Amino acid sequence: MATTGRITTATHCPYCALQCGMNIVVEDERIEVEARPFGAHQGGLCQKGWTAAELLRHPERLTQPLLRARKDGGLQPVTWEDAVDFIASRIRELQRQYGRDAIGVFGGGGLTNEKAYLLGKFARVALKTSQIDYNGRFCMSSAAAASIAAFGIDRGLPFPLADIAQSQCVLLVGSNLAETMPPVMQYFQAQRANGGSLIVVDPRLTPTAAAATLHLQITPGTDSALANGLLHIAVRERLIDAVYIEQRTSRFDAVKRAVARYWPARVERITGIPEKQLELAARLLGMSASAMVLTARGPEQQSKGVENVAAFINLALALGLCGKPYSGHGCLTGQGNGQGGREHGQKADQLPGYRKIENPEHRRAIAQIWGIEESELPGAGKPAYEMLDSIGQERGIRGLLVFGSNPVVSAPRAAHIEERLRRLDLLVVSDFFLSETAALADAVLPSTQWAEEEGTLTNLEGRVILRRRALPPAAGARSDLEILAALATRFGANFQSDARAVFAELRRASSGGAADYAGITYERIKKEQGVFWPCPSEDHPGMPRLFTNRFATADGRALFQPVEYRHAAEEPDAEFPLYLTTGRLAAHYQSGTQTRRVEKLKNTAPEALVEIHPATARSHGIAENDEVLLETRRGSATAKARLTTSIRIDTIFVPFHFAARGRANLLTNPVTDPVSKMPEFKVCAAKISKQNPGPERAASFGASAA
Ligand SMILES: Nc1nc2c(c(=O)[nH]1)N[C@H]1C(S)=C(S)[C@@H](COP(=O)(O)OP(=O)(O)OC[C@H]3O[C@@H](n4cnc5c(=O)[nH]c(N)nc54)[C@H](O)[C@@H]3O)O[C@H]1N2
Ligand SMILES: Nc1nc2c(c(=O)[nH]1)N[C@H]1C(S)=C(S)[C@@H](COP(=O)(O)OP(=O)(O)OC[C@H]3O[C@@H](n4cnc5c(=O)[nH]c(N)nc54)[C@H](O)[C@@H]3O)O[C@H]1N2
Ligand code: SF4
Ligand SMILES: [Mo]
Repeated sequence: MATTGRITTATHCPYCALQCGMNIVVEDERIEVEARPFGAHQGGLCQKGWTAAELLRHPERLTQPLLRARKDGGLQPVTWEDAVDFIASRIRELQRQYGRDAIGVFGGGGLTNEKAYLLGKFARVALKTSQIDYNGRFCMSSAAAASIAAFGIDRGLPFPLADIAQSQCVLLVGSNLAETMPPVMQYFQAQRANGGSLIVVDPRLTPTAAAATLHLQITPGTDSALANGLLHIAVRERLIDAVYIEQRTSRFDAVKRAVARYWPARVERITGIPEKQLELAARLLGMSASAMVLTARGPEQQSKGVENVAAFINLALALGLCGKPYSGHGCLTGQGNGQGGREHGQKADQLPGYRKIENPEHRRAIAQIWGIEESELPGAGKPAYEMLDSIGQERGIRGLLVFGSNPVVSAPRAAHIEERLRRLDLLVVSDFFLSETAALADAVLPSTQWAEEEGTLTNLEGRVILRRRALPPAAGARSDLEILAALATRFGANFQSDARAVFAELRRASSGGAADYAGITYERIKKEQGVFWPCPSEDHPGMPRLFTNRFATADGRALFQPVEYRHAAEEPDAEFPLYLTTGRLAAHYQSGTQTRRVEKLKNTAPEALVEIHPATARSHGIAENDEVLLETRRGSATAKARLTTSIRIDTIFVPFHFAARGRANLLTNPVTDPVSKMPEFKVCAAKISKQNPGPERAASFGASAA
């Protein structure tokens, strides 16, 4: 790399939705990371952010396109020209033979706004397929559906994160921020110092729960019963805000009737949370001058994720919180561009600007921007799991292009999905490493990494930020925008490949939509520490806080959604007696393609583990560090026992970051929420046993004994 002197570029972390400010410092061959204060964020990174730059020049980085000419052959390096030709001709063949919908596109919430926008346009305009969806379906779709139903809009947090510090009480449901977004804890520390209280709902005593005033150690899958129970107490103790309910909401009566049956003793039976704690939580929330209810993947990744979120929104609305200072309801978005990634059209049912693909007016607006007839625009495709599961089925997809996801590790019932992917006539993966999914591909396209390209992302607050290019791309790699533009040409479509030009088009396409970016420019973002959408014009300040006067519904009122608690799709029984829940470790990111390649992170968390309560472990004859066989109705996996009293006796926890036999998703239940199509990653029934050493290990034990 030919750089002279020391060049510092202000940018952001490549990983989660917090999008911490970061400086990349390039000096000769060295690339270093500095924490950079941004917005209200004092500056500070987690271990993943600190080590992110190590991957930029990692030896396993892909630098040449790879093709597998025969299904039983290996991947061979080829030129970009040959790779693009091969992919285009295979797609054409499959579409000719099986129809346009034979090709699917799978995106990711880590992609920039520009990439997410262009990917949606690529599917619909270049490939003319309806089959596009993305990994946000596994992440934020329940939160999105519940928020839209209640508030008419889905912006994860309708207020800046820094408001947490001023809030008198925060109810944090199924979120382990101390490990998933560690720098956020600065706001909770400030909140504590200001006399505020924090209530954490989690089946585990996580580091986040340990920092709380009150920990409600809930039985997995019972969140809606908890929310209804808290509202029941609030009604009984007259903690609800009758004036607010009257002036700003509709349909409270239906919810009031529904929660009447959730008296504390019954809720204690369902959730395992003692009545006294339920009452304390309701009073802390209801008697505080300001309060927030925040949900994350715990309640959302369930086959009733939408109902769970709706039930917590009901609670926040009944207490009169939404739109009030330092108060409200929010969902904590997860991926780097989890928010923007669900606004600009990589979701099956969606068009840019958070428009609906089934709405004729929305279709006309976008068709006009794209220079096509409305009738040429495909309709809604299948949601993520259904699309992947359709492979090899009648009218299922035959070819798949993946940008920014690793479903072999991250999709539920992973062995089944892996088997499906192997059956594809064409699998194309764009990635900078040979992920477990890329390893199955017929064509692998080496893409540039975050610090080598420019683009905007929308963080969990709805703040649009700009990642800047800090160094030249690794030799041989191309940006996803260039890849999409090159492929589009082969289908007679002419796409921009420069991020700024794509953003200019995205601004026009989003104009008038719910997520309106029309007034946002790269220059403004730099000057103003990001701009909050909606921002309809360049002289509009953007909106850090929503709902202060009205909700985004037709009549401006928020809509209560009555919810009845129902069981998880699969509850423990005699054969599979334990709850299995899954989630994250501080050291790894998602499917681990990136963080499993960082030495320091790998050493911190080298392999799959399972958290088990010591009493449960003892009754199964399992000791610390034993190899444990985990089994569910989907299959089996293995992990090292980690004994801890921080987990419920009836529950085990497995992080989903590991590959091969350590995949948590070999176990998970792919049943989805009927509305959001979000899989039930957080609850299923499992059994455990001490893994007997395999023949090889038994032999080596024998040898060492001899
Ligand atoms: N270190 C790290 N940070 C990340 C990520 C990562 O992979 N690694 N990923 C990013 C992304 S994409 C996301 S979506 C976020 C996710 O961030 P979080 O939502 O904080 O992460 P999870 O660990 O999936 O789940 C949170 C908690 O839900 C609890 N839980 C399990 N079952 C239930 C239940 O039935 N009810 C309730 N109330 N809680 C339950 C789990 O014990 C867990 O502690 O993190 C982001 N940040
Ligand atoms: N059991 C269980 N499973 C889960 C979850 C859980 O809690 N439990 N959580 C779910 C959630 S919330 C999420 S978000 C998903 C995430 O799971 P995945 O969708 O698999 O997400 P990542 O691991 O981030 O995959 C991103 C892949 O794309 C590559 N990549 C990153 N950025 C780019 C880019 O800009 N361009 C290209 N071309 N490639 C890029 C990375 O190297 C990596 O291989 O997992 C879901 N799966
Ligand atoms: S908290 Fe998220 S954005 Fe911040 S450094 Fe860690 S991974 Fe990066
Ligand atoms: Mo996520």
